[in-house]
Amino acid sequence: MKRIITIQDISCIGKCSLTVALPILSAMGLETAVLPTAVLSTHTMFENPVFVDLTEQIRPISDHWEREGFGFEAIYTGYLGSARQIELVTAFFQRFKRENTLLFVDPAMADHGKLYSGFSPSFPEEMKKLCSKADLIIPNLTEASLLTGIPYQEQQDEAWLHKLLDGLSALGPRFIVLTGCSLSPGRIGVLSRDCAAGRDFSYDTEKLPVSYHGTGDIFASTVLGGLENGMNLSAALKLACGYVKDTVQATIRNPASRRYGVDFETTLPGLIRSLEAFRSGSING
Ligand code: PXL
Repeated sequence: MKRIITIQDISCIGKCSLTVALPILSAMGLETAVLPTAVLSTHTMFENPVFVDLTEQIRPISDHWEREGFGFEAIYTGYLGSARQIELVTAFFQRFKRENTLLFVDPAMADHGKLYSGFSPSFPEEMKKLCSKADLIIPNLTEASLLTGIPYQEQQDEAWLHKLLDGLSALGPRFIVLTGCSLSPGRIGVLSRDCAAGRDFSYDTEKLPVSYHGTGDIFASTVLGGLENGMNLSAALKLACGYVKDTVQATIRNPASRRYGVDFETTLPGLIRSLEAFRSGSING
């Protein structure tokens, strides 16, 4: 079985980061090792969460794993809380990257035009350094704007999205996946670039009239799960768009407040059926 390591915080309540990456990747048939960077009582959209920093545990944990000779097919990073954590994760990449290890970086730090609370304005500069080491980066539009210095705009257009893609390519990753792209009314999806092949790809689905927290982490985890199951990037992106759309639809049907995340558990069986269809050859990629 393939083993992935995911490095991000664990927010005890408020479905995001490790509490979605772990179940989704496990359900997709991948052993998912975790390196929690912090424990928070909730994610930071709630007020005053309890925060236990685990930064200084990253190196001793890595030392132990190196002594045991553990290896990983992919290293997946999400929300990281400080420049120091980025430095330690960069060292982790150097230590554990083998020829075929995929370095998958979700520069989770901002949304809706703003940095998440708790980050200093200099944080995106640090995140740029991590992105430059990655094989694949998966920012949303706010993160892409912070990483490139191209001003954020609410109103999207093709020229702006391509400028973002060009700016992100300059950081040096092999693949870029830009999420939250909406070029026609009522649609939302992704724009991706394979920088080595010089190929762009776009895909969208129906845009539902709601916005929920945590969908970016669900999307990134599903893309990685698809890739590690042998899908090419386009197929993995279609799979993730479909899963997030079905999940948002299922969440709308639930009348309870969803500030703490979407009902991704209810739609996991559908994700697994799509993966099985791919494995049996009825979905290409
Ligand atoms: O979903 C990204 C995320 C992860 N972890 C924590 C967060 C957020 C977004 O707000 O606060 C702690």
